[in-house]
Amino acid sequence: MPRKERRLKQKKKELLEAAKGSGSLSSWFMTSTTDGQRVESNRSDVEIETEEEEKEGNIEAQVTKAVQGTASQEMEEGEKEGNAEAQFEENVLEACLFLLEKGQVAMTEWRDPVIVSRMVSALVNSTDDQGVLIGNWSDSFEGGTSPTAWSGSGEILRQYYKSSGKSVKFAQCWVYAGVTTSVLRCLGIPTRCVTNFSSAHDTDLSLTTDIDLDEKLELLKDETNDSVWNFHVWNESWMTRPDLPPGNGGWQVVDATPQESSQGSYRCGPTPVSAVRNGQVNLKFDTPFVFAEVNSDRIYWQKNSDGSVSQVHVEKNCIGQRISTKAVGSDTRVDITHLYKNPEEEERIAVETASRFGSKPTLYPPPTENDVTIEIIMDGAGPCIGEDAKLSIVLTNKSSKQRTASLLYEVMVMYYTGVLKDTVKKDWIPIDLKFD
Ligand SMILES: [Ca+2]
Ligand SMILES: [Ca+2]
Repeated sequence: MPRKERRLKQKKKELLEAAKGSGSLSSWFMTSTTDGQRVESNRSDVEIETEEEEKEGNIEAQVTKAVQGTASQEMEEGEKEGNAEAQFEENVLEACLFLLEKGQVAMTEWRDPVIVSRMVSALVNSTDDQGVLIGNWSDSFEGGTSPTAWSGSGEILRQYYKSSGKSVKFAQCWVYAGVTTSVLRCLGIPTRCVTNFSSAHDTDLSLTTDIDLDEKLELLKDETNDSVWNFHVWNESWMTRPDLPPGNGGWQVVDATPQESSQGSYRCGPTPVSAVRNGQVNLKFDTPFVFAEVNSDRIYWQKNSDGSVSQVHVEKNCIGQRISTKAVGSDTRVDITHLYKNPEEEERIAVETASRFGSKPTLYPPPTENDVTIEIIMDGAGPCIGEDAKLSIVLTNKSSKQRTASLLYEVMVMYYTGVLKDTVKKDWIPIDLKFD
């Protein structure tokens, strides 16, 4: 047996024995994660102690839960029982070690949660590398299991391991996130599932969610590549970031759903949540992408026939709502939006800081005055299957003059991934708006 293989076998044996003794490999990465607290030296002991418990809880927890639905709907309606936590189940540790080997990460780097979590975010999806799960966002799940039907990560990891690495069918974001939670917890890295409502997908690194309209304000479907998902589920893992300036240790976004490739393969993170909050999108990894998911402005662009482009409308607060995780020790939803976004004024500074690193750096401040506001109000909890949806569009003139406006509206059917299907109703109404 070659020397490398012998060393690998020995290491696996040690790890499996360690796991049998402690129930998990939580001590494996503990040295590096505990150091993470020291980096954040400006915080109180109480805060550190609470986080210490939270971190421990996010290794040992038996159950994980991903919240789904829409930002405006009651959580109980949209919630889905997540994967029963699998890190202690039979063959799951073996499957995780199999993944580490498959990722071809040098054994000396197995102690580095930055490298391991980045590798796991690539290997949990099948794209590029025949990783654990094949994504399927269609209506047909023939030949596999529907993403909504799984009840645990253990079943998925065992199937993958026992077939020597045949990708398992099928996943969407919450399945990828559930399996990532199990794998990283099993390897001793504190990890939790996080749901972001109205989650943007910025395809051109502009750090804005862009909607392209023609001269008549009709949607240019072929040119509008950015989209907004009703919800998206990713992970956060706790670790130090000795590779970054102080203050960026702690929770890091790790996302295994294949959306955009990063340095040549479909993976995302670890991205410091603190860097996202401050708009420091120059800090690695994939901070511009995560920033746009939670904090991009939605900008409507009008493309004129002479080639000029102008901003017609900007929505500053629609992307990134009710960012949620499950409490340690109970099923309560914990709102962690404040970890991703500063209070209003500082948040604007973060958005403008981030945009300077984007592909449209001269975007701010927006050129036009905005004294007519538009608000869309849904009746009750929003649309329900089989019932009429009622909504009002309220225009308010905040200027001191009468304004003439054209209201163009279009109601469309949309998948939760932001993909548009059909137009339900569309109209263009001229309106005179008096001032108060
Ligand atoms: Ca992959
Ligand atoms: Ca964009």
